[in-house]
Parts: sequence; C-alpha cells; structure tokens
Amino acid sequence: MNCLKRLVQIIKKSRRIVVATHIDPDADGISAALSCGYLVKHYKQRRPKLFCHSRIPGKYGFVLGNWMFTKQLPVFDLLIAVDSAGISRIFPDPDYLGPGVLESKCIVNIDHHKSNDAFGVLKIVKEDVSSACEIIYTIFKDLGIKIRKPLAEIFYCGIYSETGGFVYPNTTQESLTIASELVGLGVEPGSISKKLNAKTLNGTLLLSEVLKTIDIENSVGVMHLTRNMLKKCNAKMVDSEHFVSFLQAIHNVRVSFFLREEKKGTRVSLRSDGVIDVDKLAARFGGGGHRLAAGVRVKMSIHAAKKELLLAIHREIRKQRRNK
Ligand SMILES: [Mn+2]
Repeated sequence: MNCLKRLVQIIKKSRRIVVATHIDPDADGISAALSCGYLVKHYKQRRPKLFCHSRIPGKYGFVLGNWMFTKQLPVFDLLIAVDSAGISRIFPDPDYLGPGVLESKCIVNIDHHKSNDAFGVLKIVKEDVSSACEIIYTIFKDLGIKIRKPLAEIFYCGIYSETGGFVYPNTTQESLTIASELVGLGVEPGSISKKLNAKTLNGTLLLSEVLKTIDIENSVGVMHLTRNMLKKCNAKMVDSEHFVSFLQAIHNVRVSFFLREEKKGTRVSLRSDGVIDVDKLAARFGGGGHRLAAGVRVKMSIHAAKKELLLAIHREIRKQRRNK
C-alpha cells in the first residue's frame, strides 16, 4: 500500500491523536505540527492535540492563530512526530513516558533530517527537500486536499524560515515553486517576512554584546552568550536564535559555532559552508541536525566547550583537506 494511503488509514482509525514537534521549536517544526493538525482535522472533523516539550516562543504567535500546544503529553494512541530526527528530540528525557509506552503506540515519523533514525511504524522521511513543511505540503497536494489561506501562511512560514528566507543551499526549484503556489493562495511574502524577522530592542542590544566576543581562528569563527549578558540586556535566550548567521556571514569564515550558557551546560549552534559536515560533528557530542547547520547541548562550561569544539573542527577540516 502506498504510504499516503496508509497515513490516511492510520489517522482514520486512531481515536486519540497527538501531533508532536521537537524541543526548542523553530518555525518549520511549529508549522509542520500545525499543518499536520489541519490534515488530521480534515479526516476526523476535529483537531488533534499538539505537543511540544518546550514553550512556543511568543514571536510565533501569529503562526499559531487560535491553535495551542500543550507541554503536558495527552493520552494518545497515535503520535505524529514532525521535523524530528529521533524520538529523543521530542522527549529529551527517556524516562518521561515510562518503560515500554512508546513501543506499544502507533508512531508516524514525518521528517527531512538526514540523521533521521527511522523510528515509527510509518516513515515519511525525505532528505532532499527544504523543510518538513515542504513534505506536508506535498502530502496535501497528493491527497487532493484544498489548502486555504491560513494553512498556506503556515506552510510559507515553515519553508521561508528553514531556507533562511530562500537563501540557504536547501532553497531549490521545488521549494521556490511551492512558495510561489502559496503566494497564489493569498500569502503576502512581505508581511510574513516582516513578522518572522522582527527583533526586540533588548534582543538587538544583546546581539551587540555577543558580537564583541567574536574570535576567529583560521577559518573557524566562534562567539558566545552568557547568562549575565541576558540579565544585562534584559533579553531572553530566544532573542539569540539567529545570531550564529552573523558569524557565518563573515568573509573567509567557513565553519562557525555559537555557544550559549544554560543552567546546566552549554548549547552550541554550528554552521558550515560545506567544508565539513556539522551534523556528523554534532553527533559525536550527542547532537545533530543537517550537514550545514546543526546543534548540540554539552555538559561543559562555555570555555571548555569552545576548546573541545575548536579542536574537533580544526581536526575535521584538516582531515577533509587531506582526503581531497
Ligand atoms: Mn526543519
């Protein structure tokens, strides 16, 4: 049976459906969950519950409309996981559910990460697409389900964000075609990019603090954010979501990473121009993502994490050069 037929059949026969996105959700993760919400509603005439272990950042309020995510996992017999390479991206604490719970449930895995570990009974995993939203948009089209403006905006937000506003290498003819179709359905690109790119004043002041920490060693750029800086600027961690792109944009910087001090350790965002695969590098420290953009949390201070990562990145660059 083809996998879309199977997806529809699973949705139709399930009673309690939860759509879940990953921790620290981004626009693609949130939009993918919302659009799956519309998909379920189309077949069940009622909304599924949406779950995310983290709070949804306030700036995505306009994407949510009158939908809501819960941080408390509802009882379910079907879990549709989106934009998540592994189930640990949804439930970071493996004991959260208790033993054997996941094994006894029906899980659908809709994702676009190369590192997807193929969990779930039904996997709709494609790597050569821009975003999770692109996969779900294609599902709607293939199933012949009409897309109205509110849903078109949700898809557009996911694809726009995941491609960095149609500039990252995952911007393809297909993703631009879909964006164009979404505009045809009433999406206004100017107003959406304005909303998605809006910054707070305190977030901008925080950026000025963080930029002072830039350090470039050969072609590797690094900078950091401490909890003190957050306090000083009265800013929030989510204000720093896009900061790493400033580092990676510097002439001659080929790999960059941004360290953020958390309560228990350091969160690292990595970017590469392709000289090394940062997904693989992050995986060595327990994280993941894509070849050119990845992330990881380490139980180290900023200082220790910077040292370890610089070492690992330089070693990897040398290895890649030797192999050429
Ligand atoms: Mn994504």
